[in-house]
Amino acid sequence: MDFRKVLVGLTLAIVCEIRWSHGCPLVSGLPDTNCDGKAVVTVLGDSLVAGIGDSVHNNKGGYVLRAAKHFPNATFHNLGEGGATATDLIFDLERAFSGRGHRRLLTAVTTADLIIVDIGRNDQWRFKTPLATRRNLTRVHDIIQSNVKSLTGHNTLVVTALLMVPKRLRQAPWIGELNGLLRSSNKTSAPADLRFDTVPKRYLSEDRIHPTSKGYDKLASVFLSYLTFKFPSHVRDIRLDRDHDGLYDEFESERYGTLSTRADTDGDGTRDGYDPDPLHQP
Ligand SMILES: [Ca+2]
Ligand SMILES: [Ca+2]
Ligand SMILES: [Ca+2]
Repeated sequence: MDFRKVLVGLTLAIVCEIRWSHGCPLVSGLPDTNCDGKAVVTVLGDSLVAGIGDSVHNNKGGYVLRAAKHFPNATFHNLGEGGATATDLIFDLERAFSGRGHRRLLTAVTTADLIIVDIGRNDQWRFKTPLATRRNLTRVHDIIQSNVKSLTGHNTLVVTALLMVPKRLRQAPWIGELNGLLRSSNKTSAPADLRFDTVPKRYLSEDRIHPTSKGYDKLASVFLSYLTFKFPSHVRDIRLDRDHDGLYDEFESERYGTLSTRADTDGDGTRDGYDPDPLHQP
């Protein structure tokens, strides 16, 4: 057996899989999950999303701003709100989807290619149990999924973040328990694998809950890694391109009139996703 040929073949197979696995061209290096030619990432959460404690950005940057700088042609919506709980987010989402205000929230979730939910730590002060908060986070996921599906016709990708653990006496074990529940509920259709809980407590400020600027650097590093590796991987799970022609299955017949089971629908030698007129031969 010629191992060099086997190695070249395997490498080509891997490269082709990466090249053809996305149904729409990447935008600014990020998957365009809804195929609208834009990359939009929306982060919903509380003061750690807003960037409280981030002295170098006047408490308004945090990990979202830091990550966004790496994707200049993408849009990042930071919808972090100090003190917000999972219950508050449910309330805001229900109002937004029923047309009772929160227009920015509505736009941010209906246009997003990826939605991150990083919230729950404030629930401890409202005497919620970790299990009740985990249920509310599941509800957040379901409300977004069902409403975006009914408004756009397509499933979206909603990821629940595991929370950075504070140093506070009662809150730390409470969040540890919540993170454990979130980890055990992680699944393909509802990922809970964005691991902000891996950032060490030494990066917390004196208030023992908000990160320092260096702490936000660390959170941004976790987020960047997620955007680069896990996000594309999850998109491959929810957006099949079975004929590897560069168009997602669910957009083929509906949006382009092409077949999701034939890479070159008009038989002119050019794959549908790269054919300027995929239904007619030149
Ligand atoms: Ca998009
Ligand atoms: Ca396809
Ligand atoms: Ca063709």
